[in-house]
Amino acid sequence: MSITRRKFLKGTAAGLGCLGMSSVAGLRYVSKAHAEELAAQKVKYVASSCAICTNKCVFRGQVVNGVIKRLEPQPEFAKGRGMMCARGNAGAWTPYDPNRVKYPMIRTGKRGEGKWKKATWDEAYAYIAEKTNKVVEEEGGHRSCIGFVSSEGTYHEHYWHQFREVFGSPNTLRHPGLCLSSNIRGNMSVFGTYPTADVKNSPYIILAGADRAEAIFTPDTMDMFSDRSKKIICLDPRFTKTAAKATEWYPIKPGSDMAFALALLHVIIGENLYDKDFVRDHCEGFDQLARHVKQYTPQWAAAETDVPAEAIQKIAREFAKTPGAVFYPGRRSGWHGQDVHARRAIAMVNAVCGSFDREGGLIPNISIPLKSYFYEPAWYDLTRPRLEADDVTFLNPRDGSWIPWRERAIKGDPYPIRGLFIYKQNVVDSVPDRNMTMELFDKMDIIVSIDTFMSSTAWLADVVLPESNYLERFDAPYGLSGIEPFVVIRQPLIKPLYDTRPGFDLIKGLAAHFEDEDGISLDEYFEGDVEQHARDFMSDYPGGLEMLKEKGFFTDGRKAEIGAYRSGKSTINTSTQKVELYSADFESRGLDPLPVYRGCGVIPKDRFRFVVGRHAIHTHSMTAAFPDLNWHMPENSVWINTASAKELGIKPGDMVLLTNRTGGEARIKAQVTEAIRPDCLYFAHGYGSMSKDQPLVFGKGATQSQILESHYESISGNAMMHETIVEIRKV
Ligand SMILES: Nc1nc2c(c(=O)[nH]1)N[C@H]1C(S)=C(S)[C@@H](COP(=O)(O)OP(=O)(O)OC[C@H]3O[C@@H](n4cnc5c(=O)[nH]c(N)nc54)[C@H](O)[C@@H]3O)O[C@H]1N2
Ligand SMILES: Nc1nc2c(c(=O)[nH]1)N[C@H]1C(S)=C(S)[C@@H](COP(=O)(O)OP(=O)(O)OC[C@H]3O[C@@H](n4cnc5c(=O)[nH]c(N)nc54)[C@H](O)[C@@H]3O)O[C@H]1N2
Ligand code: SF4
Ligand SMILES: [Mo]
Repeated sequence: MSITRRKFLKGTAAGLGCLGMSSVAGLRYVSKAHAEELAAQKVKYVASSCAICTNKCVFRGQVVNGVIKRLEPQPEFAKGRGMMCARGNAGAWTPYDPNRVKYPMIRTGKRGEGKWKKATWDEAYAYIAEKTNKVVEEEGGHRSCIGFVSSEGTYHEHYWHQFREVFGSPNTLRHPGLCLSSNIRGNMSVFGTYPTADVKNSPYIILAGADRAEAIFTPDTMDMFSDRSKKIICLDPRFTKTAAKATEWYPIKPGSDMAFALALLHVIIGENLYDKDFVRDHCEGFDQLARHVKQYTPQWAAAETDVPAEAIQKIAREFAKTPGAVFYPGRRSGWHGQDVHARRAIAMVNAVCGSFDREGGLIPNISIPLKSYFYEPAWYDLTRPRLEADDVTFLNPRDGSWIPWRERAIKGDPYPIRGLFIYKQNVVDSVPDRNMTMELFDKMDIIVSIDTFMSSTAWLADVVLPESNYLERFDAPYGLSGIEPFVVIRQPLIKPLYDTRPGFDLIKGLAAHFEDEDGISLDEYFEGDVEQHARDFMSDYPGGLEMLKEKGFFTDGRKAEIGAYRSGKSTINTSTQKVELYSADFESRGLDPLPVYRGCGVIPKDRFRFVVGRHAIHTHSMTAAFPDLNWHMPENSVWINTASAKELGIKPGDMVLLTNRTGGEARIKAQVTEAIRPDCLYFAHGYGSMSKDQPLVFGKGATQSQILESHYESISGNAMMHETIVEIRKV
């Protein structure tokens, strides 16, 4: 029966997709004389893509006598605008970091004690399988008791999902639920898509908390600041690098951006400045919106936001009258409680001014479609729905929602979670409320972390499986959608230095130690190898794989066609096929059909709102321990406004204690500055690691997850990173 089932499925499912691979690109970009000199030194250049943040910039890696020397930006890769940032450059050194995870490790002491046994791959896999199978057996065969966690970036994540699916657990958590899922949901509800701002061609950009000078997005960061004629309006409670470069900066009261956007709509509609043709032809629900925003005057918004009413009026008029002006949709890890509606209000400012599908405005992304990666599903009789399915209106079943999921997992409601398999995510530092994550970990019978470094999460795992470094791996072609889409690839610059495995091999090896309900070994579901997948993925583009290997990227020259939606050539992907200012879909689900502002909460006098934000030289929790970057900032410190610090008797460099409302604490030094509102506190991410194998950041400063409280937005399920209220005192 089992075999028949699989055969049956095999007959119906499509084949695998993709990938390709590589080796070394030619010496195409150097002079002949230099090339000869380099040849004598056994120099080679390998085209590949960066893995130090989400942007995937393409580079040519210079390898001299088998050692990586530098990663040079690939000048032809338009998305990167010829740039490699400090983090990307620092990546060249990562394979040689003495603190890498060099071989599989099994914990021997208590969790977090740091006692490990070096293991062979088979020992590590067998250990995981034995523990996991025991737990599954105790749960009556239910595989849903294992949670699968992952983040994007390696181009192997789809194999991880394949493993989870054939393993048979619905419990998956991905990074969008800690990042942009509320932003996606808000924009989807209005435009049917999450569009990209045409920054390059926009003369006027409103940025609400999108710190593009530090939170780097390619090409937006370069396009925004390379042309000084652009007018940039920056709303941020901190005087960020973006604020410094902006034309105007308003230290907005955190959580009130929606009030600002609604007041812009009030002025734009009230003063008849909106784009009547676009509204008539392409928008649904304008009359309801117009009635709705009458209440949101600039005077009202000024009291809510601390942005002066005259400034709101002025910005509204300038915005509506400047062709190509855009209210940047941003990214920003979940904002505040009303995040989806705030994003909707911002989207609507663009919509009523016709800043959609026009030069400078919001442009729906396009992609270069690759052949999909299909695999046969396994078949399970014993199934259960994922834990938090009924908590969140628009739960993305693949991404999940960390905060309610963790709460239920801790309670075992409605069934126990007993194991966590974690791929490329540092959940101990990346999920708000580390105490709760510790509570979850304490309940686990088995925790597996697949990482390249001994992150806080790996440090607290039972088994650590080391993935090969991105400069040692071949990673299948990966599509980057955008106004100008690309496909990128990774190719090894050097052979793996230690006993590590690339994602596919690592995951397939793990799968070989498990069986499905029918007794079929799970590795049988993984067909081919990454090189074959590469070829499959690119099979629609003759010469495409060759271009990837030579240049590190592929494009067939396509760009989003501006005006395609206005002309009717493309259809807006909402139920009315219009830009939806009024959402009947939201209404039918019991949600506000229009963005109704419900306040942003009052910060008690002696308390502060804690806000997060990027640092240009760090990526999340993962780079603060890179020596080349750490020397710029060996320790983080909490920003506190000069006046607030004076009131509390806090001086620069004083050790302070932050406490939140749920028992979270962080000890950290104070940085007294004018660059933050008096009612907010901030410190950079990535320090205060729990891992002694990250000596540069172990016990240095604090990590944000210690102090962030558990909050989530219930329409999208996104974690809210700016809803934490803290006290601060000198210790
Ligand atoms: N260097 C670097 N670049 C990165 C990353 C990285 O780790 N390092 N990560 C990438 C990723 S995954 C993401 S999601 C993006 C995030 O990029 P952004 O969306 O730009 O996010 P942040 O830097 O977190 O910016 C949050 C900003 O919002 C401000 N803020 C806080 N509360 C409010 C508020 O209520 N209103 C307003 N208007 N502002 C507020 C904060 O002070 C902070 O400056 O960055 C990407 N780029
Ligand atoms: N406190 C706090 N939490 C946040 C945020 C915040 O600003 N503050 N921002 C949120 C946002 S927007 C995002 S996108 C998420 C990001 O959160 P995460 O996805 O957890 O990202 P990182 O913190 O960069 O951790 C990535 C982990 O992957 C490991 N790694 C790096 N390269 C590889 C590889 O090739 N293979 C494997 N297997 N592992 C690798 C790193 O060593 C590190 O442990 O965090 C969210 N959580
Ligand atoms: S922005 Fe920097 S870290 Fe991110 S991919 Fe590009 S070079 Fe790498
Ligand atoms: Mo993110």
